[in-house]
Amino acid sequence: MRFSNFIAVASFSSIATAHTRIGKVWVNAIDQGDGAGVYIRQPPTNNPLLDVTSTDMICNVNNNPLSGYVNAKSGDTITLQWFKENMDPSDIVIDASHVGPVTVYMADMSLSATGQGAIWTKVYQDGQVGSSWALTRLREDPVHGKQVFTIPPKLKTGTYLVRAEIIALHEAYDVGKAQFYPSCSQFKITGPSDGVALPGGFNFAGGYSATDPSIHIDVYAGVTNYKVPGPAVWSNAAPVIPIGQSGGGTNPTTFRTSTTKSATTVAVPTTTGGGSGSGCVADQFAQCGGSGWTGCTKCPSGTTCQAQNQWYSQCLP
Ligand SMILES: [Cu+2]
Repeated sequence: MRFSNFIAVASFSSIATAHTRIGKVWVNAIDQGDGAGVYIRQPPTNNPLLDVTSTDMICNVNNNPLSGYVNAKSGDTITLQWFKENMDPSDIVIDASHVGPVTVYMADMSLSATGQGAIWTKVYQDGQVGSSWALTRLREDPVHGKQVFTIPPKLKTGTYLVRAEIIALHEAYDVGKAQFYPSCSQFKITGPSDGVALPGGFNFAGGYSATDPSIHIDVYAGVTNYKVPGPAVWSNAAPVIPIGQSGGGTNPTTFRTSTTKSATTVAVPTTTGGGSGSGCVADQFAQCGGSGWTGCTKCPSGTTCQAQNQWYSQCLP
């Protein structure tokens, strides 16, 4: 049984470019525009890292400080767009063979602008809910690559690196074959006057071990309640909401995005989240209706709510 799985997987491993990276950010559902080379230290390709001892693990292979920042406040809801080829609704985000955890770490840039040292704090993690992998839920509709987390509500004012990471475990039955997809974005965060610093403590240069049972793992053996590698989530982080579940003041309805920059696509944020959103305005390309839909049903000016099928209507120009 395991042997046949192994063959099937091995034959797919030649899909060389079915990988992923992050291209843009929303703050409280407001589009911050394309971030590559602006506020995201985006690697030149969507290829994974394999060597956990490499300093590239810190912020991937293009870890160079940028002049741009995402401006946000402590407690804001942040959405990160993962994509495979381009940020188009037809993009597959990542190949469906890829399963594993999804995390967010943060580091204070005043300690190291390139994230060197034991300065990283985990603020979000999602491994599995039962047997459902975080990465599968991130890839599938309606999430479609939009990773949501909350800036720790008590975090002090400062400049920060936000390091989101996917670990794809589909070939991790061999040591050294887990695929790491770290992505660093630069944030300027305004916090409360009594804000607290990140505790730090984790160093991505050598922090992971290739033989960690969460990194060297056979995911075809029926894994449930997977333990995400790395440190525990910070006690001052916002409560973790698993990918695909609503609540917590997030706006998970903005799962489609435009390929064009059109910086004027300023959405009206829905600050209270799903459930009572019939009067609110959805983001451009976001869901605005469909069978069972309880989120926002109005569309921003210049777009109309157009039914794509029984279950899904979308704000389209
Ligand atoms: Cu891949």
